[in-house]
Amino acid sequence: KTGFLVRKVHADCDGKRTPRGKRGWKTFYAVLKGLVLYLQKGEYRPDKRLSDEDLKNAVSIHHSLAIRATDYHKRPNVFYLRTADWRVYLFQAPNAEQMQSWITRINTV
Ligand code: I3P
Repeated sequence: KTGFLVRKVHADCDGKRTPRGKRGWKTFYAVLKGLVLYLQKGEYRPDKRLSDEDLKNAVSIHHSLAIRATDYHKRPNVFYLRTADWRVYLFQAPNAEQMQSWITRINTV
């Protein structure tokens, strides 16, 4: 599955609150491949190589949980992603259908 997602980093490893200055929303082209959610910056091309930064932004979704962010009201179509090492991301999808599709795909790998 692929598509644009806007990401906010809420908690780093072990659930530690991500410090101010690193909590802003950023747009990525997301590619879910196996157990990894790749987040690419900039223009998307299928043949584009992942930069070092892209690799740093990749999220392991092994033993992760995606859930609709019903308590977050500042933006629509937002879901949480909690990883096995207790990072927490918020992702905003372009619409409700895409949001549900990402949640389902992440939770059923
Ligand atoms: C963050 C940025 C986020 C905001 C976050 C800020 O600042 O303004 O948009 O989250 O608030 O800390 P920075 O880019 O300097 O990290 P919201 O959009 O959800 O308000 P927060 O610290 O209350 O999460």
